[in-house]
Amino acid sequence: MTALIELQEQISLIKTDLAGRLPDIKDLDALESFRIEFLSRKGRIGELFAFLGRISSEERATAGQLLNALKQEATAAFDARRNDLQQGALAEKIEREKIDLTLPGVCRPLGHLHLLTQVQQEIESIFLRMGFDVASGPEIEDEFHNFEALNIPADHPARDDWDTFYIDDTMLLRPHTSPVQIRVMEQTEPPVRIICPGRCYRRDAQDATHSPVFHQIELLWVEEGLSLANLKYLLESFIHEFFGPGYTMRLSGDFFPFTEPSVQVHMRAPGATEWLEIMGAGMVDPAVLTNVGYDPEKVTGFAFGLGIERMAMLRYGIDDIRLFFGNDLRFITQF
Ligand code: FA5
Repeated sequence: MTALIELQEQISLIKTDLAGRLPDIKDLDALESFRIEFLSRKGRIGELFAFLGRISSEERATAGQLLNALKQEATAAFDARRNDLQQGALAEKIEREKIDLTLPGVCRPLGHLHLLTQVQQEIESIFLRMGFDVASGPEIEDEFHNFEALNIPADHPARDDWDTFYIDDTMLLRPHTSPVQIRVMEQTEPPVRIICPGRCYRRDAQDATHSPVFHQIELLWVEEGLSLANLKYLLESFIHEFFGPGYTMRLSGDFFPFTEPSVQVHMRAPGATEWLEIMGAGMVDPAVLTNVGYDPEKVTGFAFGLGIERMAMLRYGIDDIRLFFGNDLRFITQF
């Protein structure tokens, strides 16, 4: 057998092998190994070029043509298969990721501000319009700002009034927002006109009107010439604006170590017989003004601390404070 005939047989074997195995190749990695087996320099087709050395010079041109044709044919077959595999993978991906635009969308309900936040913001906006600034202070407070500076010395029985959560010997969770009064006055010269909304903590037993965590808004106004009459007028304007007509306010005498005189403010909803205490208030005690370096002979002031939960309860007819913290959507979504 001449070398040319042998070469033709080899070529035909390779073609059969290629045609038989190529359709079974299912992924691009396998195809690449297969291509290397046939088409790399040392691959099965590459090796056939060695025949050229053994073939007579008359037949060498024919042999060369046959080999080049085989190489082209094989390359074209690999390219075609690669193309098929890539198209197939793409089609499969498209099929897998197909979105049915006719399906109804997934509806994510939008939340809204909690009723307590709404009420707090509304009260803030009323006082901002009256010319007050909003101040804030720490929820973890020291005894000095929470008690001493507010005229409540260590052995004062009033400290029992605030059954307080202590963090350690000197730090505590503030039971009221009044320490913010001190923090603001320490840093500001009169006149001072601020409100301070914030969270408070007390060891109060939980019931329909008490929660161990609740919210207050503190108000403080210090200036020359303020009297209890100004406080009463401010309260009436605020109550009227917040509740609208029909609500009744009642002031009664009370005691706070940091105000003198002190009052308790109760409110009654239209048609109701029960009064609900909403805030404590009073004229800032001269001792407190002196503690922060103010001259009580020159300036006077008044302050109050109101419970935000109680305001919301009165306005919306909510009879249990625990509803605010239960996170029951049937309650929350009503507001
Ligand atoms: C005080 O906390 C004083 N710091 C208020 C004050 C400020 C007086 C400035 C004078 C000058 P009292 O303990 O009364 O006072 O609380 C004020 C309001 O906070 C109450 O009227 C009530 O509305 C609310 N409150 C108090 N404790 C609770 C509680 N456990 N749960 C819900 N609300 C409460």
